[in-house]
Amino acid sequence: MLFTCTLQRVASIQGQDFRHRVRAMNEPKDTQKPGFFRRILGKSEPAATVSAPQTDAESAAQANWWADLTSQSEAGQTGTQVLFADEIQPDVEAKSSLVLPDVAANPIASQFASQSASPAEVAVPAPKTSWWNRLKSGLTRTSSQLGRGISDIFTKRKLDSATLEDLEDLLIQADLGLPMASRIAGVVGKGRYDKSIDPDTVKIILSDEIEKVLMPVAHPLLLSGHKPYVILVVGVNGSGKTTTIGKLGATFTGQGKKIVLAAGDTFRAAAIEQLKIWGGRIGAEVIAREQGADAAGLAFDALKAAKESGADVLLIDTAGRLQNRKELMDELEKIVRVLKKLDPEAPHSVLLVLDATVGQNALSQVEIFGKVAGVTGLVMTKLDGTARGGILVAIAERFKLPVHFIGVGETADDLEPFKARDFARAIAGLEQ
Ligand SMILES: Nc1nc2c(ncn2[C@@H]2O[C@H](COP(=O)(O)OP(=O)(O)OP(=O)(O)O)[C@@H](O)[C@H]2O)c(=O)[nH]1
Ligand SMILES: [Mg+2]
Repeated sequence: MLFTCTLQRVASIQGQDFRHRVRAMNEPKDTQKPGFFRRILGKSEPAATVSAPQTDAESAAQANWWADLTSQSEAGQTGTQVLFADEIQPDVEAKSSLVLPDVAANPIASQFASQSASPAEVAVPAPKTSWWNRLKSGLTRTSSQLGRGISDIFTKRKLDSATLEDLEDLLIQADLGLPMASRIAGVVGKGRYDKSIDPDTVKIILSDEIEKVLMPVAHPLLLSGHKPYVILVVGVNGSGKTTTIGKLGATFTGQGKKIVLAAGDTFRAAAIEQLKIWGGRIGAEVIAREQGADAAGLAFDALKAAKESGADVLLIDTAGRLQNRKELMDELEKIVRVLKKLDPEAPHSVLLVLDATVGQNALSQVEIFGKVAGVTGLVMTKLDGTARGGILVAIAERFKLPVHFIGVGETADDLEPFKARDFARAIAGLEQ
């Protein structure tokens, strides 16, 4: 436990000089002392990259998968299947082995499941609770841990280097990253040494500083200038790619757009089925091939079909891949290359779906997927499943990539365009 925590801190420790500088500006020299993690790690500990562990079985499965893909691709295997919305029989009960949200509990999903509507007929009903309430409750784990920590640190205590040290540690634990944690501690401490500070004031400072970092990256995804607008969705295994495609598709069909989904995760039969079910729910065509088919070839066929059918948006699902598996990352490059044969500007967006629960590993995912797949924007999912939602702030600060959407649950209405102020206030436990 301590070891895991320490690794996370090591991964966070970049710009230690900065941390020193901020503190030096705010306190007398003789009060400076090394923080807990500095004390156990030593002063010049290098930053570490923490990679998601991969079992031998996973490695073998991925290697086999790649071998299968290559041989089928070389053999010129074809057989693309185009499924139109009214041909897809959503049978959620029969697919209970698939990882899908509870349709009965979701008004949008159940509406889609009970009808085979054309995109124009599908209207997205108003969600039961407001987005702000869902965002706030989704981020509860992060905000309550921060809120409790801030109260513990600042209630009935005067501000000194020890309280600021504790605040920094708390913010690092929420995965905000060391530069951000140091900066917030610096702002809190400025001019307040030996005075008491109300925990709510600390939360307001926290929210304001987070908002400053997030504001420049909060960009809506504009589906303009291309028809179809091609969105390639990438990410590691299980980050929420297929679910996000379903949610995005629901949003776009709700706006009256014609959507085509491409089942580019040809690795698992269940993944193809999962996308077909989403297609049935949202009234979208699904372009699919048999399991093990060449993903780049499938993407090519899907773009061709989307063009021919006059679709507004093509959403391409891909198999999850660990960012340190070169051969799998090469396959993503191939998909991009092949799409450009039909539209030199495609894909028009490459969305990296990040699972907030993986913490610091998300930083390495952004770095490597960014280089290989030319990521243009981010979607962060599962913010409801972690107390370390601050990772989004650390990513924004380091990469400055647009954040388009965030997900706080498994149902179609649990995804929304990213808004800096709302996120900052929710994470700090403040009202809108
Ligand atoms: N709590 C929560 N669960 C989510 C969210 N987004 C997705 N999930 C769940 O995460 C699990 C994995 O989602 P998928 O969409 O299958 O992930 P994927 O990236 O397509 O997975 P692979 O295709 O295996 O790489 C499913 O159980 C989803 O319902 C979210 O925002 N919050
Ligand atoms: Mg998937």
